[in-house]
Amino acid sequence: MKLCVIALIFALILAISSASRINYSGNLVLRAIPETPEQLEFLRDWESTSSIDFWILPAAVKQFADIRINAESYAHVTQLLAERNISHKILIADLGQLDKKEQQNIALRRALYNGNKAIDVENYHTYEEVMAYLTDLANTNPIVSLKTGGTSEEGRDIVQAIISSDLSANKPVHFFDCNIHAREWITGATCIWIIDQITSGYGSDPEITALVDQYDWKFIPIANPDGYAYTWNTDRNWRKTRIVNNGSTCIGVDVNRNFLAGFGGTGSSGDPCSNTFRGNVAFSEKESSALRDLIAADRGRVKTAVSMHSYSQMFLSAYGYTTDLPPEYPEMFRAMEIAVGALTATYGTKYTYGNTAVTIYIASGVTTDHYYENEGIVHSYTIELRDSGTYGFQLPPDQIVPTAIETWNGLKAMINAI
Ligand code: 0X9
Ligand code: ZN
Repeated sequence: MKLCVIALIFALILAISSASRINYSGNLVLRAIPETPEQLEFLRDWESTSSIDFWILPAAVKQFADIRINAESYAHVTQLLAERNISHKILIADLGQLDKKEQQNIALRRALYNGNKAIDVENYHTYEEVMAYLTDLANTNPIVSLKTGGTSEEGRDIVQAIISSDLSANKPVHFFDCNIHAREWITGATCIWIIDQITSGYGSDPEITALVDQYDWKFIPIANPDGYAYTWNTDRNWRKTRIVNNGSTCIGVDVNRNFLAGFGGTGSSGDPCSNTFRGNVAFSEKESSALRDLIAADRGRVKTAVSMHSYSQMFLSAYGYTTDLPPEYPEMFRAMEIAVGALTATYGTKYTYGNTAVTIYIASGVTTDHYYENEGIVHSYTIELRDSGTYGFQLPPDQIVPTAIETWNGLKAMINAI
């Protein structure tokens, strides 16, 4: 039996780490801190005009930016930083190790799982596995149905899981998009855990039962399916979609810059090679169009719209594209304060919160601004989940449950207070 489990683990590790996967061994993540507006400007320009992989985008003076580089460019990059007197430290010394450990953790959990669900909601899963789980849930649980909001560039379904005890009642909706950014695996995992929590608690847990009797719950666990599949098969650090850009050898659009809210402004790039490439025109992409249509289908009923991202532990509201504050900002702030209070009360995880442009950086064409500005949803937020840089996007699976629990506690507290 023991031998069998060990053999299975090795088979799974081998299956995940197929030869075509990018090997990140020797890659580092640097944390740079701009101290002057000029230094900040330099980092921003660098990000928007190259394919350099910022894990945390340059935000403001005295706020760190995390940069992933390979071993060969270490000398060049640190020299570039030194020439501009930008201080840095090494945040992650060998990304290859983290990658390997992640695969081992996932495989080990898989081998040990003996539950009766289609997937172990305490682990990370491929696009196909998540779809199988949702299909199974919809087939076996009368309050669950699925809606396909469209297909991705490569033809994968963009699926919304709908939890409703009475669809004809047109109840207020809580809307969630997850994994718009492919590598932010904890976001999809958190949404799946919440789906599982709601669907298995309905009828037995009084708090959940009340929340389902009062509201409809809608989740898009994998909003960028092609990018997500690519992070499993080829490049664990992929962020964008997988569209082939005309006239460029660089692939992909940042879905979270392709919405019609300040589209094309600061904090988005016109360079297809940049990780924040906005695309040629708002909603040029199938993935952003699918989200636009899914949320528009519930126009007038959406009470909260939450975009799940990672990492850096922040709760963010509109606007992203301007530092102007929306007239409802005091109400948004109140809601965020309650959410973060309940989140932090769970395990002590520290979050910052406020409007996007001031709290993190100006970002144009983002979901949260579109949901607020064009759909009229006041309670529209982006949450940057765990952690603050120890693992970055490779948050170990044993943090899925605590991350999901604290986030869910924050959301419930907020929903009960608005
Ligand atoms: O830059 C982004 O798209 C988000 N950060 S991430 O590190 N996950 O890429 C932040 C976007 C914040 N904007 C809103 N949607 N409000
Ligand atoms: Zn993100």
